[in-house]
Amino acid sequence: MYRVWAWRAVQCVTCSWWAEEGGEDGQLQGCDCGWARAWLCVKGTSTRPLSHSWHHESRLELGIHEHLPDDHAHQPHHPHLDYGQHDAPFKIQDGGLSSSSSTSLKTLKDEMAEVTAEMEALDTGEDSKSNPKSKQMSIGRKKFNMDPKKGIEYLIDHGLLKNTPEDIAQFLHKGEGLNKTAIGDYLGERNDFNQSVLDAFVCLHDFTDLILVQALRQFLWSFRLPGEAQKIDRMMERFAHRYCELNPAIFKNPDTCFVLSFAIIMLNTSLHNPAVKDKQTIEQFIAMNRGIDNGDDLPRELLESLYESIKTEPFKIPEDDGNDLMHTFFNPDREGWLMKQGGRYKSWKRRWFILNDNCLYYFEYTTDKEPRGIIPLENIEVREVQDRNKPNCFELYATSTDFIKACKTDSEGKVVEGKHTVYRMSAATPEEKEEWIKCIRQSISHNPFYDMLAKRKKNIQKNSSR
Ligand code: 4IP
Repeated sequence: MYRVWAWRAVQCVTCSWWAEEGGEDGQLQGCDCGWARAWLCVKGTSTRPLSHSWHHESRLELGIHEHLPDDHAHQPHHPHLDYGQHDAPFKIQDGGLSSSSSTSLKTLKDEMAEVTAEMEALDTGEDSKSNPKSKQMSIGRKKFNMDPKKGIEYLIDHGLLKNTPEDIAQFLHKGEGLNKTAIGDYLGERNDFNQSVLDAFVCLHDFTDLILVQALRQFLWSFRLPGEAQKIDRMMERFAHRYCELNPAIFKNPDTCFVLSFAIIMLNTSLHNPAVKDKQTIEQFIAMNRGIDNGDDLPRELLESLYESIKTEPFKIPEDDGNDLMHTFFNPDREGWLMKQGGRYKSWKRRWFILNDNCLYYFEYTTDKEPRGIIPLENIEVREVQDRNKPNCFELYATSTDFIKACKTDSEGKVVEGKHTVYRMSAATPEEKEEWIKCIRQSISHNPFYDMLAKRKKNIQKNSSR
């Protein structure tokens, strides 16, 4: 739906006639040349006379809204101009530029990128006529930020970038005027060319003699990690190789570097995310990384220095909204009350369940710090079942063993193995049952982070047994 924009000042671009104050309906009196071929609509509250430069700026900002009299059929059609009715020449859609129905959103976005770039060029005093390259570079950057692939194409087409991974990597590494999310998206693309750019990009980082945290700080500041696990996996793998290449004496294998890098990222979340109540201690951090160097422990001093570095200074993540990893690791996939049946004794207990990180935890109270039980969602399945005594039941069952691998706290507070062949649960409603089944199923079969780290840990084990 179009609405007529309230205008404050308007100018005919043919005769320079201008008028202040419009109205909600945008009615205009005629201009001096009597024809009013084109109107310039100026948004805002200023009533200063329209000087030439203001005219120009405003044109860039708002576009020209043509008012076509009877002979409008003879006017060339410009897709970005709004051909309005005589009595309502200023049609703007939802406060933005209107377009003919054939104009795609994409074209508008491109147009906006160009216009913004032009405006920036004006602001910085760059003369686009005498310096077309700098204008094109600016347009290319804007385009890149909106659509990285298109931006790169534009820069190549205009001779500002060579179509080589090295040249593009340089451009991204320099990063001037580029949005770090867009850089991350481009580097994360799966195709061979983008992967070569990623390789070249990583090679532009010099991590020589940096401790791992410093290297990670540098790397993770140069772009924003995308949210998708496979992309993160690829990028962190390249990082680990580069780090080990430049610092060959520290780890026995790049997978050690990879696993430790993740442990550091998680430590950062644990120590600095206010939502995480139990902060990882140094001993926990050390214990967590036991045996990761081809079966050997890393030097305690190394782990201590990494811990201290993160504790004193959290990672700076580009754009401040870079909380993907925090969400991935610490936001539960699902939580809520369920009734759970005992293992040997089939009594039903109401427990608070949290599904997270491929594990199902249950607590007596929502505020408990320690779970009563933990069920890793490995080699198990979930199915719907009927129970004579409880409604909306489902159960976890093992696919390759008799008992489900799990642990729980016994009545004396000791951690013992669970004794369940199945874990049967009852939800309050059929919908909740469905949701739990769905979420548990997803957690069992698709936790890319789990697979990713498991693969690396397996490599380490393989190497250590050689
Ligand atoms: C208990 O029954 C509870 O149901 C326990 O649940 C359950 O342990 C016990 O299973 C079961 O015997 P009583 O309280 O009537 O003795 P919770 O720990 O949630 O209190 P699980 O393993 O389900 O946690 P077994 O297998 O220990 O008998």
